[in-house]
Parts: sequence; C-alpha cells; structure tokens
Amino acid sequence: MALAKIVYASLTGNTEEIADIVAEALENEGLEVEIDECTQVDADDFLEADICVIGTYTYDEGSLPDDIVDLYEELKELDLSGKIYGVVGSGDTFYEMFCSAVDDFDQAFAQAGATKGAESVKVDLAAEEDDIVNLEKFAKELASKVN
Ligand code: FMN
Repeated sequence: MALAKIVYASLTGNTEEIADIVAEALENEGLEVEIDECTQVDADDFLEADICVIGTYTYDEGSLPDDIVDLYEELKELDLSGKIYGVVGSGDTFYEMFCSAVDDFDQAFAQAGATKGAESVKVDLAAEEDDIVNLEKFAKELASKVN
C-alpha cells in the first residue's frame, strides 16, 4: 500500500484541520496515511513516503512559520525524485502575501526533485464547504498518481 505523509504547522488550528481533511480524503482513496506536526519530524522522514504533503500557514509579511523553517531548509537539500508532492495551507486574504508559505514549499519540493501531483490549495482562514471540496479533489489527484 502506498504511503502518504502529511506534515503541518498550525498555530490556531486552521491548518491542522486542513491537514486532517486531506488525511481523511487520502485514506478514502485507499492510501496509508501518516500525519505529524512539523516539530515532531525531520524532513528526511519524507524519504519513506510515496506522497509528500506539507500544510502550512503564513506569518508576518509572508514569512514561514518559525516552527517549520528548519524543515524547509532540510527539505531543499533532499533528493525526493520519484516522490509525488502537494502543498496546502491557510492564510488570510487581508495580507498582501496571501499564503506565500505554500508557494515557498512548492518551490522547495521542486528543488528537491519531487513531482507535483496536484495544484496547491490555499484556504482563507478556516476551511469552508468549497475549500473542503477543493481539498478532497487535491487528495484524489495525488492518489491517482500512485494508485
Ligand atoms: N496570512 C497570510 O496569508 N499572509 C501573511 O503574511 C500573514 N501574516 C500574518 C501575521 C500575523 C501576525 C498573524 C497573526 C497572521 C498572519 N496571517 C497571514 C494569517 C494566518 O496565516 C492565518 O490566520 C492562518 O489561518 C493561521 O493558520 P493556523 O490556524 O493553522 O495557525
């Protein structure tokens, strides 16, 4: 069974909820899913996975959350060729750099040689009904690349 690994950073719970939605949707596609908060893992844990997913919020003026910076730096140095990746996250459209941390991780995975399996999903604050639809579509697309 293919393994999907989801790693997330979340301060107030929005991204954690988004990660949970993706996890459930991937399980429904028949994948084995591991989900971890970003301070509990190292980037090279992704080496065991077939599908690698990051969920991240964005902080001040488009910054990465402090908690996930180390993982971001490590990720860029890995060789993740042959892996499928996807990135999701929460931000706030009030800010000019809406969900820019999602784009930063998209680039980091590409730099590590992984293959993008689905377009990133950016959620304004907490996931609502249409976001859930997009997140489930995201998971289906990722799963279709390994099933
Ligand atoms: N969201 C953005 O999209 N871009 C930003 O630059 C940004 N800066 C923020 C700065 C501060 C001080 C705070 C409190 C929030 C900021 N946000 C920004 C919004 C958060 O990303 C948003 O509240 C998100 O839902 C938090 O996710 P979490 O509940 O998983 O922690």
